[in-house]
Amino acid sequence: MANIKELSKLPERLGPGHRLCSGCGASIVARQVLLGAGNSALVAGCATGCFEVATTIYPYTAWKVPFIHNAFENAAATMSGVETAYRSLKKQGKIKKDIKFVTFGGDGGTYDIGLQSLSGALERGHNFVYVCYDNGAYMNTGIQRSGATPTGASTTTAPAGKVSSGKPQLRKDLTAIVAAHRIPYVAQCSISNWNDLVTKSQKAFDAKGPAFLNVMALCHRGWRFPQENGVAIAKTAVDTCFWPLYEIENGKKYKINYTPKEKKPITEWLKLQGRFKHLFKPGNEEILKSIQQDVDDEWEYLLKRSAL
Ligand SMILES: Cc1ncc(C[n+]2csc(CCOP(=O)(O)OP(=O)(O)O)c2C)c(N)n1
Ligand code: SF4
Repeated sequence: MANIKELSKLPERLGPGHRLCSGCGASIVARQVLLGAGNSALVAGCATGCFEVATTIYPYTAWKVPFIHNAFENAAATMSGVETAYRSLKKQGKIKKDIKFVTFGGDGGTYDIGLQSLSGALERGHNFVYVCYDNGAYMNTGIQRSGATPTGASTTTAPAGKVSSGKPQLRKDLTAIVAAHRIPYVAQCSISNWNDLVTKSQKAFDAKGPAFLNVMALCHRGWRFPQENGVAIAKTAVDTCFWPLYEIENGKKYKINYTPKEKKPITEWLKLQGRFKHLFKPGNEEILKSIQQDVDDEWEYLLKRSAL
């Protein structure tokens, strides 16, 4: 378990002065994850998205570790190359120290556009940590729906109105897709449970091979809530079991890390966000019901998997 006193002594790898919106979940995700790397030498990278764009506005950077830019679709491929070069140089005796590698991507860059390069990197077994900060839409370009957007959310490409009630499809279960690569470590985390997140990040950095963290990140622009409410909303996602906290070792061993004392109804989470406002108007009761059913089914499935 992470000890807050020890964590407070660790270096900040992401400095202040970046240009993310105040209250943006992405920087909170990154700071908690980076604490998990302890004092290790680190190389970081990012898929294009709010996090990359806002932390590296030329000629400035908020990064206090070596950082590599790349395109939207190939963040994992880039880090594969860097990690391979490192292994070669180490073998040749040209690098002595141990270095860890981490890549961040939004859900657009991970669930959708970068999925092929992530899958390849996981299959080849590169020793790096991939972190998806999942804010459930392509936020940087104006809140377009992604494979991670929850059912019923209103986005600019799935707008709620007279003919639509927001995104009709279910969201992809990326955590399960990644686990199916049978890599050493996969976990789902939330900034509201920082101790769990930092502990999982430590495990990810210590894994021998690829590790993946799927972390719920908040975007008050796209989710439509007052910016100061982010962490409370993340907590409600966990307490409604919309975003369960669990980990998977080697693609098989599932472990739930947090079981709410009382599982809250999904409406508790939905009603906090403007992107779901239309669902509470008369006529949308069935959609709310089916969202609840899906959350319940997924939670039951997870309970069964973790009992195996
Ligand atoms: C191949 C490619 N297509 C489109 C873009 C334009 N683009 C830049 S950021 C972005 C959205 C990123 O969304 P996400 O990965 O979810 O990160 P977020 O902005 O939400 O942090 C898009 C579409 C691009 N940079 N490269
Ligand atoms: S638009 Fe959303 S994801 Fe992008 S910086 Fe602002 S709060 Fe963060």
